[in-house]
Amino acid sequence: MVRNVVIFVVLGLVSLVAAGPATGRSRQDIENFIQFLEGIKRGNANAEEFQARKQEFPLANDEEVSGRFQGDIELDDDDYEVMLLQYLQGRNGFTTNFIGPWPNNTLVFEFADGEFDDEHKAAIWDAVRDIEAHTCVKFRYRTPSDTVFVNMTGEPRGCSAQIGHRLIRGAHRLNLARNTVGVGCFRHATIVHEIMHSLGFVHMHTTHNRDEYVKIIEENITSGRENNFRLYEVSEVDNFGIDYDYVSCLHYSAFAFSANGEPTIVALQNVSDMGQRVYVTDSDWLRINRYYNCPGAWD
Ligand SMILES: *[C@@H]1O[C@H](CO)[C@@H](O)[C@H](O)[C@H]1NC(C)=O
Ligand SMILES: *[C@@H]1O[C@H](CO)[C@@H](O)[C@H](O)[C@H]1NC(C)=O
Ligand SMILES: *[C@@H]1O[C@H](CO)[C@@H](O)[C@H](O)[C@H]1NC(C)=O
Ligand SMILES: CC(=O)N[C@H]1CO[C@H](CO)[C@@H](O)[C@@H]1O
Ligand SMILES: [Zn+2]
Repeated sequence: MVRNVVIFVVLGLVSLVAAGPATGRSRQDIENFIQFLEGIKRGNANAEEFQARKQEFPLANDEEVSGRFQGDIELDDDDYEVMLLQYLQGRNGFTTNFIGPWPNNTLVFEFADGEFDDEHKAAIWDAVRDIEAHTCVKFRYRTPSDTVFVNMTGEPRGCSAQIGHRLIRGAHRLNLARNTVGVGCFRHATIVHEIMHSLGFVHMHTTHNRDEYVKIIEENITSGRENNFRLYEVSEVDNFGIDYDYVSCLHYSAFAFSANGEPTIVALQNVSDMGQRVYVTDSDWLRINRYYNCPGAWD
Protein backbone atom coordinates (compact mmCIF):
# COMPACT_ATOMS: atom_id res chain seq x y z
CA MET A 1 0.00 0.00 0.00
CA VAL A 2 2.81 2.33 0.98
CA ARG A 3 4.54 1.44 -2.24
CA ASN A 4 1.46 2.26 -4.29
CA VAL A 5 1.17 5.67 -2.75
CA VAL A 6 4.79 6.50 -3.43
CA ILE A 7 4.76 5.07 -6.93
CA PHE A 8 1.65 7.07 -7.66
CA VAL A 9 3.49 10.19 -6.64
CA VAL A 10 6.43 9.28 -8.85
CA LEU A 11 4.19 8.73 -11.87
CA GLY A 12 2.41 11.97 -11.17
CA LEU A 13 5.70 13.79 -11.09
CA VAL A 14 7.34 12.24 -14.12
CA SER A 15 5.94 14.76 -16.59
CA LEU A 16 6.76 17.60 -14.24
CA VAL A 17 10.30 16.38 -13.88
CA ALA A 18 10.69 15.78 -17.61
CA ALA A 19 9.59 19.32 -18.29
CA GLY A 20 11.85 20.84 -15.67
CA PRO A 21 15.63 21.12 -15.47
CA ALA A 22 17.74 17.95 -15.60
CA THR A 23 17.92 16.37 -12.17
CA GLY A 24 20.90 14.06 -12.56
CA ARG A 25 19.00 11.25 -10.81
CA SER A 26 19.16 7.87 -12.44
CA ARG A 27 16.21 5.52 -12.38
CA GLN A 28 18.20 3.36 -9.94
CA ASP A 29 18.85 6.35 -7.64
CA ILE A 30 15.15 7.13 -7.61
CA GLU A 31 14.20 3.53 -6.87
CA ASN A 32 16.72 3.41 -4.02
CA PHE A 33 15.36 6.63 -2.61
CA ILE A 34 11.80 5.30 -2.77
CA GLN A 35 12.97 2.21 -0.90
CA PHE A 36 14.54 4.42 1.72
CA LEU A 37 11.27 6.33 2.12
CA GLU A 38 9.24 3.14 2.38
CA GLY A 39 11.65 1.82 4.99
CA ILE A 40 11.46 4.85 7.26
CA LYS A 41 7.71 5.05 6.86
CA ARG A 42 7.35 1.48 8.08
CA GLY A 43 10.11 1.47 10.71
CA ASN A 44 10.83 -1.81 12.44
CA ALA A 45 7.97 -4.15 11.66
CA ASN A 46 8.06 -5.83 15.05
CA ALA A 47 10.12 -6.60 18.14
CA GLU A 48 12.24 -9.15 16.26
CA GLU A 49 13.32 -6.62 13.69
CA PHE A 50 14.20 -4.11 16.42
CA GLN A 51 16.23 -6.73 18.31
CA ALA A 52 17.99 -7.80 15.12
CA ARG A 53 18.97 -4.19 14.37
CA LYS A 54 20.20 -3.77 17.93
CA GLN A 55 22.39 -6.82 17.55
CA GLU A 56 23.69 -5.58 14.26
CA PHE A 57 24.67 -2.23 15.84
CA PRO A 58 25.54 -3.09 19.45
CA LEU A 59 27.25 0.25 20.07
CA ALA A 60 24.35 2.40 18.88
CA ASN A 61 21.67 3.96 21.07
CA ASP A 62 18.23 2.34 20.80
CA GLU A 63 16.72 5.39 19.11
CA GLU A 64 19.36 5.08 16.37
CA VAL A 65 18.20 1.59 15.45
CA SER A 66 14.46 2.23 15.48
CA GLY A 67 14.23 2.18 11.68
CA ARG A 68 12.73 5.63 11.16
CA PHE A 69 14.02 8.83 9.57
CA GLN A 70 17.39 9.50 11.26
CA GLY A 71 16.55 6.46 13.33
CA ASP A 72 13.67 7.74 15.41
CA ILE A 73 11.79 10.57 13.67
CA GLU A 74 8.26 9.71 12.56
CA LEU A 75 7.34 11.87 9.60
CA ASP A 76 3.86 12.89 8.50
CA ASP A 77 2.43 11.33 5.33
CA ASP A 78 2.82 14.51 3.30
CA ASP A 79 6.49 14.70 4.29
CA TYR A 80 7.33 11.66 2.19
CA GLU A 81 5.84 13.29 -0.87
CA VAL A 82 7.72 16.51 -0.23
CA MET A 83 10.97 14.59 0.17
CA LEU A 84 10.48 12.67 -3.04
CA LEU A 85 9.56 15.80 -4.96
CA GLN A 86 12.69 17.52 -3.67
CA TYR A 87 14.77 14.51 -4.54
CA LEU A 88 13.41 14.41 -8.08
CA GLN A 89 14.26 18.09 -8.40
CA GLY A 90 17.86 17.25 -7.62
CA ARG A 91 17.81 18.54 -4.06
CA ASN A 92 18.53 16.68 -0.83
CA GLY A 93 15.15 15.07 -0.44
CA PHE A 94 14.90 16.30 3.09
CA THR A 95 11.82 17.45 4.84
CA THR A 96 11.27 20.40 7.08
CA ASN A 97 7.55 20.41 7.05
CA PHE A 98 7.69 22.25 10.34
CA ILE A 99 5.55 22.46 12.70
CA GLY A 100 5.56 24.74 15.70
CA PRO A 101 5.96 24.81 19.44
CA TRP A 102 3.09 23.74 21.68
CA PRO A 103 0.62 26.55 22.36
CA ASN A 104 0.78 28.05 25.84
CA ASN A 105 4.10 26.25 26.37
CA THR A 106 1.98 23.27 27.27
CA LEU A 107 2.41 19.79 25.89
CA VAL A 108 -0.73 17.71 26.36
CA PHE A 109 -0.24 13.95 26.48
CA GLU A 110 -1.77 10.67 27.48
CA PHE A 111 -0.62 7.10 27.94
CA ALA A 112 -2.43 4.88 25.45
CA ASP A 113 -4.51 2.18 27.13
CA GLY A 114 -2.62 -0.82 28.41
CA GLU A 115 0.74 0.25 27.01
CA PHE A 116 2.73 0.91 30.19
CA ASP A 117 2.87 -0.41 33.72
CA ASP A 118 3.23 1.91 36.71
CA GLU A 119 7.02 1.82 36.66
CA HIS A 120 7.14 2.94 33.03
CA LYS A 121 4.64 5.69 33.69
CA ALA A 122 6.66 6.86 36.68
CA ALA A 123 9.83 6.99 34.55
CA ILE A 124 8.02 9.09 31.92
CA TRP A 125 6.62 11.39 34.60
CA ASP A 126 10.19 11.78 35.94
CA ALA A 127 11.32 12.99 32.52
CA VAL A 128 8.31 15.31 32.30
CA ARG A 129 9.02 16.76 35.75
CA ASP A 130 12.71 17.16 34.91
CA ILE A 131 11.81 19.23 31.83
CA GLU A 132 9.35 21.30 33.88
CA ALA A 133 11.99 21.89 36.56
CA HIS A 134 14.53 23.22 34.06
CA THR A 135 12.30 25.13 31.62
CA CYS A 136 9.00 27.01 31.46
CA VAL A 137 7.41 24.21 29.44
CA LYS A 138 4.44 22.62 31.18
CA PHE A 139 2.83 19.25 30.67
CA ARG A 140 -0.80 18.41 31.14
CA TYR A 141 -2.50 15.05 31.04
CA ARG A 142 -5.15 14.88 28.34
CA THR A 143 -8.78 15.55 29.25
CA PRO A 144 -11.63 14.28 27.03
CA SER A 145 -12.00 17.67 25.34
CA ASP A 146 -8.36 17.74 24.13
CA THR A 147 -8.15 16.74 20.47
CA VAL A 148 -4.47 17.61 19.96
CA PHE A 149 -2.10 15.70 22.20
CA VAL A 150 0.78 13.22 22.29
CA ASN A 151 -0.38 9.63 22.42
CA MET A 152 2.38 7.75 24.24
CA THR A 153 2.78 4.11 23.31
CA GLY A 154 5.19 1.31 24.22
CA GLU A 155 5.26 -0.86 21.11
CA PRO A 156 8.36 -3.06 21.05
CA ARG A 157 9.64 -1.60 17.77
CA GLY A 158 11.98 1.07 19.12
CA CYS A 159 11.86 4.65 20.33
CA SER A 160 10.43 7.34 18.05
CA ALA A 161 8.43 10.55 17.91
CA GLN A 162 6.98 13.16 15.59
CA ILE A 163 8.58 16.61 15.54
CA GLY A 164 6.76 19.50 17.19
CA HIS A 165 3.10 20.45 17.39
CA ARG A 166 0.89 20.20 14.33
CA LEU A 167 -2.81 20.83 14.65
CA ILE A 168 -3.95 18.48 11.89
CA ARG A 169 -2.24 15.51 13.47
CA GLY A 170 -4.62 15.32 16.37
CA ALA A 171 -3.05 12.41 18.22
CA HIS A 172 0.73 12.87 17.86
CA ARG A 173 2.91 9.78 18.10
CA LEU A 174 5.64 9.08 20.64
CA ASN A 175 6.75 5.51 21.20
CA LEU A 176 9.07 4.07 23.85
CA ALA A 177 9.60 0.33 23.56
CA ARG A 178 8.87 -1.12 27.00
CA ASN A 179 12.05 -2.03 28.81
CA THR A 180 13.52 -2.11 32.30
CA VAL A 181 13.60 1.45 33.61
CA GLY A 182 17.07 2.85 32.92
CA VAL A 183 17.63 0.60 29.89
CA GLY A 184 17.15 1.14 26.12
CA CYS A 185 14.26 3.49 25.34
CA PHE A 186 13.69 3.83 29.10
CA ARG A 187 16.94 5.58 29.89
CA HIS A 188 16.07 8.97 31.38
CA ALA A 189 17.93 11.00 28.73
CA THR A 190 16.36 8.93 25.95
CA ILE A 191 12.87 9.69 27.25
CA VAL A 192 13.82 13.38 27.38
CA HIS A 193 15.30 13.01 23.85
CA GLU A 194 11.99 11.72 22.46
CA ILE A 195 9.95 14.33 24.30
CA MET A 196 12.30 17.00 22.92
CA HIS A 197 11.35 15.80 19.43
CA SER A 198 7.70 16.28 20.43
CA LEU A 199 8.60 19.77 21.64
CA GLY A 200 10.02 20.58 18.18
CA PHE A 201 13.71 19.65 18.19
CA VAL A 202 15.74 17.68 15.64
CA HIS A 203 19.11 15.99 16.10
CA MET A 204 22.18 18.00 17.05
CA HIS A 205 24.34 16.46 14.32
CA THR A 206 21.96 17.61 11.57
CA THR A 207 22.30 21.31 12.31
CA HIS A 208 23.62 23.50 9.50
CA ASN A 209 27.07 24.18 10.97
CA ARG A 210 27.84 20.69 12.24
CA ASP A 211 30.69 20.16 9.76
CA GLU A 212 32.69 22.65 11.81
CA TYR A 213 32.42 20.26 14.77
CA VAL A 214 32.22 16.69 13.51
CA LYS A 215 33.39 14.76 10.49
CA ILE A 216 30.92 12.35 8.94
CA ILE A 217 32.80 9.26 7.72
CA GLU A 218 30.81 8.41 4.61
CA GLU A 219 32.62 5.17 3.86
CA ASN A 220 31.52 3.69 7.18
CA ILE A 221 27.81 4.43 6.77
CA THR A 222 25.46 1.60 5.91
CA SER A 223 24.52 1.90 2.26
CA GLY A 224 21.13 3.57 1.89
CA ARG A 225 21.38 5.34 5.26
CA GLU A 226 23.34 8.38 4.07
CA ASN A 227 20.19 10.48 4.15
CA ASN A 228 20.18 10.24 7.93
CA PHE A 229 23.21 12.53 7.97
CA ARG A 230 21.84 15.26 5.75
CA LEU A 231 21.99 18.78 7.11
CA TYR A 232 19.18 21.20 7.68
CA GLU A 233 19.82 24.58 6.16
CA VAL A 234 20.23 27.83 8.09
CA SER A 235 16.68 28.77 7.15
CA GLU A 236 15.36 25.48 8.52
CA VAL A 237 16.87 25.08 11.98
CA ASP A 238 17.94 27.54 14.63
CA ASN A 239 20.73 27.00 17.13
CA PHE A 240 19.37 29.90 19.22
CA GLY A 241 22.88 31.30 19.57
CA ILE A 242 23.92 28.25 21.56
CA ASP A 243 27.21 26.46 20.85
CA TYR A 244 27.26 23.06 19.22
CA ASP A 245 26.87 20.50 22.00
CA TYR A 246 28.69 17.21 21.53
CA VAL A 247 27.11 15.68 24.63
CA SER A 248 23.55 16.88 23.99
CA CYS A 249 21.00 14.15 24.58
CA LEU A 250 20.02 14.86 20.96
CA HIS A 251 23.50 14.08 19.60
CA TYR A 252 23.96 10.72 17.97
CA SER A 253 26.70 8.32 18.95
CA ALA A 254 29.91 7.80 17.01
CA PHE A 255 28.59 4.49 15.65
CA ALA A 256 25.18 5.59 14.40
CA PHE A 257 24.28 3.73 11.16
CA SER A 258 27.73 2.17 10.94
CA ALA A 259 28.09 -0.46 8.24
CA ASN A 260 31.15 -2.06 9.78
CA GLY A 261 31.40 -1.26 13.49
CA GLU A 262 33.66 1.68 12.77
CA PRO A 263 32.75 5.28 13.57
CA THR A 264 30.45 7.30 11.32
CA ILE A 265 30.72 10.50 13.37
CA VAL A 266 34.11 11.71 14.56
CA ALA A 267 34.41 14.78 16.79
CA LEU A 268 36.84 17.42 15.57
CA GLN A 269 37.55 18.40 19.17
CA ASN A 270 38.69 16.31 22.09
CA VAL A 271 35.40 15.25 23.65
CA SER A 272 34.29 12.26 25.62
CA ASP A 273 30.69 11.12 26.05
CA MET A 274 29.44 12.07 22.57
CA GLY A 275 26.12 10.24 22.15
CA GLN A 276 25.72 9.74 25.89
CA ARG A 277 22.23 9.15 27.29
CA VAL A 278 23.04 9.38 30.98
CA TYR A 279 22.22 13.04 31.51
CA VAL A 280 20.60 16.06 29.89
CA THR A 281 22.94 19.03 29.39
CA ASP A 282 22.52 22.67 30.38
CA SER A 283 22.53 23.55 26.71
CA ASP A 284 19.67 21.10 26.07
CA TRP A 285 17.64 22.94 28.70
CA LEU A 286 18.68 26.33 27.29
CA ARG A 287 17.58 25.31 23.81
CA ILE A 288 14.12 24.48 25.14
CA ASN A 289 14.00 27.71 27.13
CA ARG A 290 14.93 29.82 24.11
CA TYR A 291 12.60 28.06 21.66
CA TYR A 292 9.71 28.51 24.10
CA ASN A 293 10.74 32.07 24.96
CA CYS A 294 10.94 31.30 28.64
CA PRO A 295 11.57 34.23 30.98
CA GLY A 296 15.29 34.96 31.28
CA ALA A 297 16.26 32.56 28.49
CA TRP A 298 18.04 35.31 26.55
CA ASP A 299 19.65 37.15 29.48
C1 LIG B 1 -4.02 28.67 26.34
O1 LIG B 1 -4.36 29.45 27.48
C2 LIG B 1 -5.53 30.23 27.32
C3 LIG B 1 -5.68 31.10 28.55
O2 LIG B 1 -5.46 30.37 29.73
C4 LIG B 1 -6.70 29.29 27.13
O3 LIG B 1 -7.88 30.03 26.93
C5 LIG B 1 -6.45 28.43 25.91
O4 LIG B 1 -7.48 27.48 25.76
C6 LIG B 1 -5.14 27.69 26.04
N1 LIG B 1 -4.88 26.98 24.82
C7 LIG B 1 -4.47 25.72 24.83
C8 LIG B 1 -4.23 25.12 23.49
O5 LIG B 1 -4.30 25.07 25.83
C1 LIG C 1 -2.88 5.76 20.59
O1 LIG C 1 -2.09 4.78 19.94
C2 LIG C 1 -2.60 3.47 20.06
C3 LIG C 1 -1.58 2.55 19.45
O2 LIG C 1 -1.31 2.88 18.13
C4 LIG C 1 -3.93 3.40 19.35
O3 LIG C 1 -4.46 2.09 19.50
C5 LIG C 1 -4.86 4.40 20.00
O4 LIG C 1 -6.07 4.41 19.29
C6 LIG C 1 -4.26 5.79 19.97
N1 LIG C 1 -5.12 6.70 20.72
C7 LIG C 1 -5.71 7.73 20.16
C8 LIG C 1 -6.58 8.53 21.04
O5 LIG C 1 -5.54 8.02 18.99
C1 LIG D 1 41.78 14.52 25.49
O1 LIG D 1 41.05 14.42 26.70
C2 LIG D 1 41.51 13.38 27.54
C3 LIG D 1 40.53 13.27 28.69
O2 LIG D 1 40.23 14.52 29.22
C4 LIG D 1 42.93 13.69 27.96
O3 LIG D 1 43.41 12.64 28.77
C5 LIG D 1 43.80 13.80 26.71
O4 LIG D 1 45.12 14.18 27.08
C6 LIG D 1 43.23 14.82 25.74
N1 LIG D 1 43.99 14.77 24.51
C7 LIG D 1 44.34 15.87 23.84
C8 LIG D 1 45.08 15.63 22.56
O5 LIG D 1 44.10 16.99 24.23
C1 LIG E 1 35.62 -0.60 6.52
C2 LIG E 1 35.92 0.84 6.31
O1 LIG E 1 35.73 1.39 5.24
N1 LIG E 1 36.38 1.49 7.35
C3 LIG E 1 36.77 2.88 7.28
C4 LIG E 1 36.02 3.68 8.30
O2 LIG E 1 36.53 5.01 8.30
C5 LIG E 1 37.88 5.11 8.61
C6 LIG E 1 38.22 6.58 8.68
O3 LIG E 1 38.03 7.17 7.43
C7 LIG E 1 38.71 4.40 7.58
O4 LIG E 1 40.09 4.45 7.96
C8 LIG E 1 38.27 2.96 7.52
O5 LIG E 1 38.94 2.31 6.48
ZN1 LIG F 1 15.94 11.25 18.01
